[in-house]
Amino acid sequence: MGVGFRMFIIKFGGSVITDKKQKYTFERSTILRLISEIKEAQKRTLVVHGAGSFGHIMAKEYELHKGYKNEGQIQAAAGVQKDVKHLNLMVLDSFLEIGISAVSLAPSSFVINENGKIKSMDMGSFKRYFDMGFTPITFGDVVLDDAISFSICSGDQLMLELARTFLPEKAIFVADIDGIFSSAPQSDESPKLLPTIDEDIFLSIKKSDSHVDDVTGSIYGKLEIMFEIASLGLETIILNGRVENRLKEALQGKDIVCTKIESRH
Ligand code: IP8
Repeated sequence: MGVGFRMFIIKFGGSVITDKKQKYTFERSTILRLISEIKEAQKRTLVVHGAGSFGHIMAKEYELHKGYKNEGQIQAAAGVQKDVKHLNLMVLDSFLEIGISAVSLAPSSFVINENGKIKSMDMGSFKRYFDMGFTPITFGDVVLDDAISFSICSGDQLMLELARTFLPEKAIFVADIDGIFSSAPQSDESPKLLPTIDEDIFLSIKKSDSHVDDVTGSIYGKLEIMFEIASLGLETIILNGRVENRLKEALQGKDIVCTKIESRH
């Protein structure tokens, strides 16, 4: 692999770096703080970010996750690709401003999907840039799809592929909540944060909630991917990026408020 030591892979969820309900709202101060925490922790990372309001709103409107159905989608797909690149450029700028030499790798040029799942992904550039000391950054995108012409490549799927290749010390999902709750925080008066979640607990929560939020699935779809990462024997956590120092302390190996994903496989 060429990577001499283990690094961390981090996903900044779209709900942390944008306001998901309002188009094109970049949470600049939050991302700058999170990047400063990476810098202070002095750890090497590979970073993925979600699309938030730069991708999901239009992707949902034009059903881009379902692949090619009509010509009107072509302009929408081009528009979403442009919008997520725009978001990525702002994330990249933030890294450079904090003093981390990030390079951006757009999935539209190195990922091929099949029925909305990654079929192939060229890891060569990630390895080479990382080995030279850069911090590669990638993001949820619209990509070519061998079965349905084009589809969405989610940041979570990118995390899984990166985890398989780089076997990081930890896979960290930075969200806007403390972790996974015993029931959805909005619908329960006293939801409890689960310090750990295994497949059994996951299935019981999933059964009692049918909420689906965006084109890449509900939190449950994301959790399934997290379980896949955990099943590689990798520490996988979801933490609240809106709370100062949680990310830094997770990188430093401290005990923090979060949910740890535990797979028995
Ligand atoms: O925000 C979705 O990626 P995610 C990408 O990581 C698009 O689920 C283009 C909606």
